[in-house]
Amino acid sequence: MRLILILGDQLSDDLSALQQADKDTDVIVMAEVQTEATYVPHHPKKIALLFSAMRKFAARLVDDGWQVAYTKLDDAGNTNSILGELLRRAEEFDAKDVIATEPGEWRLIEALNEGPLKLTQLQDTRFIASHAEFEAWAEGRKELRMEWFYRDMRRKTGLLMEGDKPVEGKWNFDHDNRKSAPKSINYTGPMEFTPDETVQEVLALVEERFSGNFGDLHPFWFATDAEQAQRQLTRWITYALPHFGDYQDAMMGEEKFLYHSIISFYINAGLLNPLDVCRQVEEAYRDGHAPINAVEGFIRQIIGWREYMRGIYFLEGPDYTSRNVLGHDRALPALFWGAETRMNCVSKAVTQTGTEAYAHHIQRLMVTGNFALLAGVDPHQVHEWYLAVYADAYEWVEAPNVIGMSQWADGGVVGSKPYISSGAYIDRMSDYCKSCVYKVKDKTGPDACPFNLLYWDFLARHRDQFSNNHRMGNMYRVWDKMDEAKRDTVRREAQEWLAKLDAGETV
Ligand code: FAD
Ligand code: DLZ
Ligand code: SF4
Repeated sequence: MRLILILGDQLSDDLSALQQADKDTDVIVMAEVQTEATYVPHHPKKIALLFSAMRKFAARLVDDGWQVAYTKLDDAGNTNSILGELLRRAEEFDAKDVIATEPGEWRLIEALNEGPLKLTQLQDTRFIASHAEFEAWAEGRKELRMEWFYRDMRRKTGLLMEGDKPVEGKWNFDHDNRKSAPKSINYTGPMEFTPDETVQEVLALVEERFSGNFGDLHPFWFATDAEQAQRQLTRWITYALPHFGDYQDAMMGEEKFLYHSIISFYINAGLLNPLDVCRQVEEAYRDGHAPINAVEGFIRQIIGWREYMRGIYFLEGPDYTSRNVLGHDRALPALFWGAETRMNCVSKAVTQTGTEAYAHHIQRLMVTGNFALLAGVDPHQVHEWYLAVYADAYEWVEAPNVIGMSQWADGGVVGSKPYISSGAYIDRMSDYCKSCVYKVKDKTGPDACPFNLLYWDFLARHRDQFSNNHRMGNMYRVWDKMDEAKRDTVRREAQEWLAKLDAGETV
C-alpha cells in the first residue's frame, strides 16, 4: 500500500504520480489545508477555483474506481499542512511509501523532503522540457534568451514545423502583433459557468473563511473541471483565436479580456494539457481557420514563454524570490490593495484584478509592474502581491515573470533590459489616458502623468547600472539632451509625487 499525493494544481489524468499508481492497492491523498490557503492572502476566486476543482477531480477518481482519502478544509482532524495530512493518512492506512509529482514551488518541495516518510518526487511530465533538458540548453550560454529556447521546443514538439523548417519560413510573426487598441471587440469573452452544487458548497466555505482577502468571490464563473475548461478553449479557438495576435498588447477600459484565451487558470491547475492545447490551436491553422501570426504567437506563449519561465525558476534555485539587484525598498503602496488612485491605468488594472483575479499580460507588465519598478517598490512585496491576486499564480511561473521580467530584480537573467515606459506607451496601447485626470502629454507640472516623471527619475537613479546597456543608450541620450533646469524639475517633482504616495495621499 502506497500513498499517491495529488496537489491542487496537479488535477490531470496524465499526472506522473497517478500513472505510477495501482488502483487496487494505492490510496490517493488530496487535502485542502490552511498552510496552502494562507502562504499569501490568495484571491477568494483562486481558492474557490482550486477547492472546487479538487473536489470534482477527487469525485471523478472515485467514480473511476480509485480509493481517495480527501480532506476538506473544515474536516475535524485536518492537520492543515500537506505533510501533516500525509503523515495522518500514512498512519490510517499503514502506508510507508509516498509517490508525488514534484510541486511547482521550492517551499513545498523542501517541506516534503523533510518528513519521515519515504517520499519519491517524480518529474512533472505535463511540461514539455524536463529540468535536465533546460539545464543542458542553458549550460555555457552567456544569455538565456527565450527565442532560442522556443525554437528548440518547436523542433522537439514538431508544432508548426515542415520537416526541420518553420512553417511559412519564419519562426516568429510578432511583427504583425502589436496593434493598438481597436474601436471595439468582436468577442464577448470567456465562457461563464453557473456554480453547481459542489462549487456552491465551496463558495460558502470560502466566503466564511476568506472574505477578508482582497478580491471579489462573486460572481464566480470559472470552469472547475476538465470538460468545462475544454469548452472554454473550444469557444475561444472558434471565435477569438483568429484575432489573438493583432491585439495581444492592447488595453481597453471597458474590455477586460479582449481576445485573450483566459485559460492560464485551467492549464496551471492541470485541467488542460499545454501540448494538447497547442495541437488544437495548430489544427485551427492547418484548417485555414486562423492566420499564422495568431497561431504562432499563441503557441510561442505556451511552449516558449511558459516553459522558459519554469526552466528559469528551477535553474535559479530557492533564493530567486529574494533577489533585489536594484536595491528597491519602498513598501508596496496601498493602491495595490484597492486604495483610490487618480492614475486611471493603475486603477483599471487593480479594479479588474479585484473583480476577476485576472489581468492580461500587458496590464501586469506595463501598468502595475512598470509602476512598481519605476517607483522602486521592494520586489519581494511585489512578488507576494502577484502570487496572491491572480488565479493563475503559482511560484514557478509567477516569480520569473515578476522578479525577472517585470522587476529586473534578478539583474538580467530573464530580460536584457528592464521593461519600463513613460505614459506614452500606455497611451499608444490603450484608451486609459483619455479619461485620466493626469495629462499624458505633460512631462512636468501639476497634471503631469506620474509615469513620465518616474520614468526619467528611474533612469537617472540607476545610471550606473544601465547607461552602458546598449539597448538603453538612446534613453540616456534623450535625458542628457534635456536642459539641466528641466531635468532638475523632473527629478524634484518625481520625489514630491513619491512623498505623497508614501504619506498615503490619493495620488
Ligand atoms: P493569453 O494571453 O491568451 O496567452 C496564452 C497562454 O500563454 C497563457 O494562458 C499562459 O499559459 C501562456 N503565457 C503567456 N505569457 C506567459 C508568460 N509570460 N509566462 C508564462 N506563461 C505565459 N502567467 C501565469 O500563468 N501565472 C502567473 O502568475 C503570471 N504572472 C505574471 C506576472 C507578470 C508581472 C507578468 C508580466 C506576466 C505574468 N504571467 C503569469 C503571464 C501572463 O500574464 C499570463 O499567463 C496571461 O495573462 C494569462 O492569461 P490568458 O490565459 O488569457 O493568456
Ligand atoms: C494554491 C493552493 C491553495 C490555495 N490551496 C491548496 C490546498 O489546500 N491543497 C493543495 O493541495 N494545494 C493548494 N494550492 C496549490 C499549492 O499551493 C501548489 O500545489 C503549490 O504552491 C505548488 O505549485
Ligand atoms: Fe496612466 Fe498616465 Fe495615462 Fe493616466 S495619463 S492613464 S497615469 S499613463
